[in-house]
Amino acid sequence: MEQERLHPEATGELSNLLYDLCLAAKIISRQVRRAGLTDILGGSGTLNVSGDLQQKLDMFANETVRNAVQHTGRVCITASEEDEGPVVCPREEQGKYVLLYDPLDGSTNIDVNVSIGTIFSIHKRVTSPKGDAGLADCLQVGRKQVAAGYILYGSSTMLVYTTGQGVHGFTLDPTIGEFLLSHPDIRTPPVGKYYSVNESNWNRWTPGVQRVVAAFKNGDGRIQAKNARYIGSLVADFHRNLISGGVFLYPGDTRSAEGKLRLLYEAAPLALVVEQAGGLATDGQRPILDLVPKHLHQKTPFIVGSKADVQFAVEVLAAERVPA
Ligand code: AFP
Repeated sequence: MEQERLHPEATGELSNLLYDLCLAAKIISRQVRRAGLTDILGGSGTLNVSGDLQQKLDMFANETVRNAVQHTGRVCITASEEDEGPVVCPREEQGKYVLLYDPLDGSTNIDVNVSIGTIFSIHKRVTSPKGDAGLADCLQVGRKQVAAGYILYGSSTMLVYTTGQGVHGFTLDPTIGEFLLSHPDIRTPPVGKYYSVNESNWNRWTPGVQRVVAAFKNGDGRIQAKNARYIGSLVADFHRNLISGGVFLYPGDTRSAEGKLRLLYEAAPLALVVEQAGGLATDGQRPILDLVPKHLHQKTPFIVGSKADVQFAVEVLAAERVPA
């Protein structure tokens, strides 16, 4: 609301949309906290479009987010990592915003009580309001996001978001059911102390990626050796590195040239957050925020975190590409 006042033209709809997402986050958070007590743990037995086993909580979170925004008149279309195609809001209720989200990222960690998260990305509608919203509204370049962020269901539940004016973190106080501003204006350290990567993929990486990871691990004159931290839950890995400084990598490999992470639901929103906090995000060559999506579930190599570390990775990978 404070930031809304900086924009006299603002109608308050974006603030209200963020508030809708807070409501969804509280409901999901409650369910995640009770996950070990209820029948909700474990796989549902069905696969999502990317071939991952869908978890029951995934589907619950997917519907909770959609239900929280679909009939408000603020959103025209939603697209989720868990759905095959976009879901258009009822014609008479289509508003001016587009919501892309990963309802429960890191969901294979649910059964073992490890932090998971919801990631969201908000764009303005680009199709004419005279017709139905469509795919063109979802396939927008990351730089055009008007807001992005995540909710981390960790030792506490946190909302971290940006509307392009810095990054702010709010912690859910469960006794009053409200998110309270706990981390105003988050700045990520320029050099990280952690590197986060699934090193079991080492033999599938290009020599360039191996060189980057080896340098983070052992130091190489230009950068100091870092400590390793990898949870396997993107929001949790990202959040730790954002606060403490670090670099997260999910590069392409021989199994998947584009890596594992999705551009629209994971990489682009976290790229906006990290850039607003003073860090960088790249696919190894181009800033993530400049990538033009071609399809909804597109994947991208992802290197994100402290500025000096991401720049270092980009330089090493560029040198690797120069023909001998
Ligand atoms: P799940 O949702 O299947 O647990 O995948 C989580 C994730 O998309 C992301 O949160 C992690 O950073 C990444 O995958 C971990 O992938 P690896 O298991 O290949 O390291």
